[in-house]
Amino acid sequence: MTLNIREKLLKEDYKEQEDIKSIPVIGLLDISNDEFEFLKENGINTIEDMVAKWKGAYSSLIKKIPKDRVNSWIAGSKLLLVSEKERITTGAKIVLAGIDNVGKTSLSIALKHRGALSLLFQRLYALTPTRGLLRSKIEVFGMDIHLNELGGQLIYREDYLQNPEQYFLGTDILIYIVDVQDADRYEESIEYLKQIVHVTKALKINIPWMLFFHKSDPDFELTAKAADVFNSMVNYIDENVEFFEPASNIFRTTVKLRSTVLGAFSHIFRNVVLIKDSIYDASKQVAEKLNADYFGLYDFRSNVCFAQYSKRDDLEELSHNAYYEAIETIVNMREPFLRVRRYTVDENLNENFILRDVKFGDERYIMAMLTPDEEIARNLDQDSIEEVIDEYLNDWIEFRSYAKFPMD
Ligand SMILES: Nc1nc2c(ncn2[C@@H]2O[C@H](COP(=O)(O)OP(=O)(O)OP(=O)(O)O)[C@@H](O)[C@H]2O)c(=O)[nH]1
Ligand SMILES: [Mg+2]
Repeated sequence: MTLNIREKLLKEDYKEQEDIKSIPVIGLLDISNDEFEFLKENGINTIEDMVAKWKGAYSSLIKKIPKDRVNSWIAGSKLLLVSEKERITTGAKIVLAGIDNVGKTSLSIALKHRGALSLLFQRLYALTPTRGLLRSKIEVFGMDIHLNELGGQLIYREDYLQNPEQYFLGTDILIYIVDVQDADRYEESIEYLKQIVHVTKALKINIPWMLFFHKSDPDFELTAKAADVFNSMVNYIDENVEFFEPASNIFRTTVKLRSTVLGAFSHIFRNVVLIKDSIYDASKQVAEKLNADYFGLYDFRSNVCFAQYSKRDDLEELSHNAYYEAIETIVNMREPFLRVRRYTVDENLNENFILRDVKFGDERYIMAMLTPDEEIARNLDQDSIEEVIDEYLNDWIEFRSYAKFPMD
């Protein structure tokens, strides 16, 4: 759901104005003449002023105007400026497809599970086939991500292919999942993939595809034959789907190494979700401030890591693993972990892993970081973490209230 921010936030007369920065704030949909006069008295004339000068004027503004409204104006103005450079979305529909038993339901359970690993495997072991469409919603950074899982048994597949508009219209991303261990069904998997390509093409649905080679367990060895089959699958998608980059849209996943699941979904969500470049830059600044080689902010409920900076690629997987391992040992997640936790990740690696829950507004997040700096690791307290995140990231977290601003 890409948004036309101008359409959503501006009064009719201002929608066409070239330079967003210089639009007077009265151009915002719900600002009245009196309010505009009051804003001007406080030094705020244009959209740009709203973004640059609101801090100085805030205490005076909220004496006369409800805080919620002022916040939404600031947020709306920021969004307008950002929309010059970035694509803005308020949510996404993600479809998970693949033949039965490839592990679609398992993936979404493994992503969200907290608590002991043995419990996760018990849950997965007891799974029964999904009957038709299964919807679930996760909220990431204030954005609703709708996961639509298409139960893969043959009887249901027929329905999706015969009535594709019911299942595929409005989709932002399609994740196609293959079971790498089931060689007997590779052909069937390819056939179904081709059918989905056909029906989505016929509907002119041009969406990014992601390919999961699932059940790539640590002990699984790819045969030469399997490698050939997978190559032809990749080539087929590459040739027939416009938005598919083999280099960045293929993931090897397994529930046995949950960092692969977390890594894949977080990567995908960060790419569909609001203002990703700005969030990356802000994460980088937080990392630098904390002298961290890795910084990640995880959504408390979905575990998705939506703000992340990693100095080296290998630190990302390491941190996702450490994150899962750590939250498994925290029994009661309803209570905040009232202290900074330190873990040893790898004896040979000169890094301290630190986990800490943080709260912004009503939402809870979990911060993870890696730092080689003993000093920092020993002395870092929760206040200083919150301060830094507050300074760089909170503006973006606050977009949640924005994102809800007049947009339905
Ligand atoms: N070895 C291994 N088994 C897995 C993995 N992921 C899931 N499984 C198993 O695969 C089986 C099928 O998983 P489901 O998640 O129910 O498959 P599904 O794709 O949802 O199947 P339908 O709902 O019928 O479309 C279960 O027994 C899981 O335990 C994995 O990464 N490795
Ligand atoms: Mg299922």
